[in-house]
Amino acid sequence: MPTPDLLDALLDSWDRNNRILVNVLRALPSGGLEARALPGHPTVAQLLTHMSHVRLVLVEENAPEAARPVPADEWAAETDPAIIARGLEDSAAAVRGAVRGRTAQGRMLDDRYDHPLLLLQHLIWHEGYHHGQIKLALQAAGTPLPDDVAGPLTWGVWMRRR
Ligand code: NI
Repeated sequence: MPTPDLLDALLDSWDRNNRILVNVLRALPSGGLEARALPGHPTVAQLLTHMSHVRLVLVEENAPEAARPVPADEWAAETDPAIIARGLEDSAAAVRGAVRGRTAQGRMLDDRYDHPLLLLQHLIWHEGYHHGQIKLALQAAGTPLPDDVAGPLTWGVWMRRR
């Protein structure tokens, strides 16, 4: 049965969103981190580090009690997938803590958004946008993630029942 606790369900959706990104990172073909959709566009590595960075900045500005250190470089061309994965996990936990804390306390965020949950919704939208760019970059580089590989790691995480 669906849980009546909407906060838990929303935080679960956030966890799934992050799991998808880490899944894609782990499934990248050789050289995938350096792929870009067009000359001058960010690489896959930079898109992933950017997403972590944006999360951490928004938490710092909006719920400093949940903040974690923000890396100096927003678009780091990190070459170690383990470091990128750790950044995603760490920043996802920061967002989770910020949104859970403020929602449970019935407190607005400090800087933006009409409700703490909008931080989650905004980030899921932002990250779906960049996820599409990652898929496009891999295609442009001639190393696409085939649908039969990507599907269960991405759409399936939303739709599959436990
Ligand atoms: Ni962005």
